[in-house]
Amino acid sequence: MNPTDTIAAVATPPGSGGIALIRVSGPDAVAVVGRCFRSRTGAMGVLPRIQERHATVGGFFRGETLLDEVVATVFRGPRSFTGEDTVEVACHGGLLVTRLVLEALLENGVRAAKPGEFTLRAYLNGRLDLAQAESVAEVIHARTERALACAQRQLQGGLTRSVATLRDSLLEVLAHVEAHIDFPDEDIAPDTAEALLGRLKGILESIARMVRTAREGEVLRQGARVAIVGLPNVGKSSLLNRLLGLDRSIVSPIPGTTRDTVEAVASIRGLPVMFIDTAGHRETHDPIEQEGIRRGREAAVTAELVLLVVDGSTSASSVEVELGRDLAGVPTILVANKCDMEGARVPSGALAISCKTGLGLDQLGVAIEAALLGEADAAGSEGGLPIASRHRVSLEHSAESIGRAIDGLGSGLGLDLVALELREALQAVGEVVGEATTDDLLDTIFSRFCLGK
Ligand SMILES: Nc1nc2c(ncn2[C@@H]2O[C@H](COP(=O)(O)OP(=O)(O)O)[C@@H](O)[C@H]2O)c(=O)[nH]1
Ligand SMILES: [Mg+2]
Repeated sequence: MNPTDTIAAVATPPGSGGIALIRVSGPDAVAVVGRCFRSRTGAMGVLPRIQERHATVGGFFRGETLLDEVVATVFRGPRSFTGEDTVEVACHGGLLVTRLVLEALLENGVRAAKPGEFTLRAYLNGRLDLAQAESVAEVIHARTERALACAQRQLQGGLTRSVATLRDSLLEVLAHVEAHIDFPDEDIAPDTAEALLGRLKGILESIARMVRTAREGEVLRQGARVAIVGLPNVGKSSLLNRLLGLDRSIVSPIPGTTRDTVEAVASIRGLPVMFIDTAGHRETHDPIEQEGIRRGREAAVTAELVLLVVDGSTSASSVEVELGRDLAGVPTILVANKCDMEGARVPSGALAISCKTGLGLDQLGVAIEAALLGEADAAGSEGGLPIASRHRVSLEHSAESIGRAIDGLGSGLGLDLVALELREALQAVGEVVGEATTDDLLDTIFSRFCLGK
């Protein structure tokens, strides 16, 4: 499925800006842009001769009409992002001028690229493996520095190297096993079998370590939804604002101020968390507030975590106990706010905070991180590489096959069956970096990309 046509897309987001970038990639990239590009002195046909990777100023023409003064840069394949000849044209960032430049290119025989098609080509041409290609979108969509660091490590080949190590170990064991299949008269010596078993168990441990980072990888990539619920006036909106570090939600001493759900993303110890501030739970005849309370409840029961806020300066009421019961099943952190106040009492099991003074907010962050990640290893905070759920699925398949191979070796089952399981394990590990893929999988991965990437 090696691409043979030439594609183009605007790589910068639509709208007005200082500059827009149009990318063209494929065998005809230089020829097609070359037909539209003239040097500052008006000379035509200069593009194929400009030095690659050097920005060159010139005019971009549609027929005899000058559309814009642009900067063109030529990257010759295979030393380009896609591995193909690529030209980047930087024009002024107006909606109209950008569209006209792209149209002129399309008239000259290039095709409009699909989302992610440049990165797909980079993958198909062997410039990136699949895990690296996926991380390109993750760099773009990262919402916290911890998520960005994780995406960059994957782009730099962190996962590629871990997978290569697993594959090498598996291949070595497989080679041993296959050698014995070829010489059926010789049984595997007990100590050799023991050594092979040890190797396989070591590989299983490495896989298990990687799998344990998947939950963190998921939260870093997808984010988590955390609802803030409680009675009116306990300080839910104040807490949202504190967590965000800005005045997002209206705070007032009047109960029933928040009537709609208010959502915003904050970084909690580097995890992108979507907090949902909700209307305080109470009996009311106001139909708008009733709807707000209904939405708040819905947000709470569908959230991954609930912060149940109570007023630490008053004793917890029966309504709050009921609220907690209603949320049974959703992991909940009980938070006692207003602990700056004289005589504040913290209910047992609650975390004492004050949105006024900032007391306890760091501990709350730690508690939120722990609740979201559970037993998962926090690899991202230690320079490790939290994997994505697609990688987890493949690695788990691989571990299952290795488990069967171990059973087979231990029970002296046919070595050809053991070899079969090991080959399956290898294939599953290879899926992480895209050694075997289907068109459907590639479609799913690359359709999530932006246009022009
Ligand atoms: N003393 C004190 N007052 C607070 C604290 N947090 C919120 N408040 C006050 O409590 C009132 C209700 O706060 P708000 O955030 O609107 O509560 P909500 O109805 O639960 O969203 C406001 O007057 C806040 O200034 C706190 O930690 N200490
Ligand atoms: Mg409120």
